Amino acid sequence: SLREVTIPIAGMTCASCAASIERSIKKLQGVQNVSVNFATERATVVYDTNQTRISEIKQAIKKSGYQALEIE
Ligand code: 9UX
Repeated sequence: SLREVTIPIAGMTCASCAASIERSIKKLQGVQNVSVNFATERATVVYDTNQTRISEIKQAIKKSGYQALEIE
């Protein structure tokens, strides 16, 4: 089923950082929509829980060079 999650991100310095993270998350299987907001320092992701998991989304953020923080 589809789930929406909001993940806080640290380390973004400009809006292009956000665009770069969006591209990396979009590549994951089962991701339906992703929006990374530079101003609020958050990624909002809609994904199919049968195809990916939050840990993989966080890994994509880390591999892009940013920190995925704990979901509040
Ligand atoms: Mo902007 Mo982010 O020039 O790594 S893309 S700082």
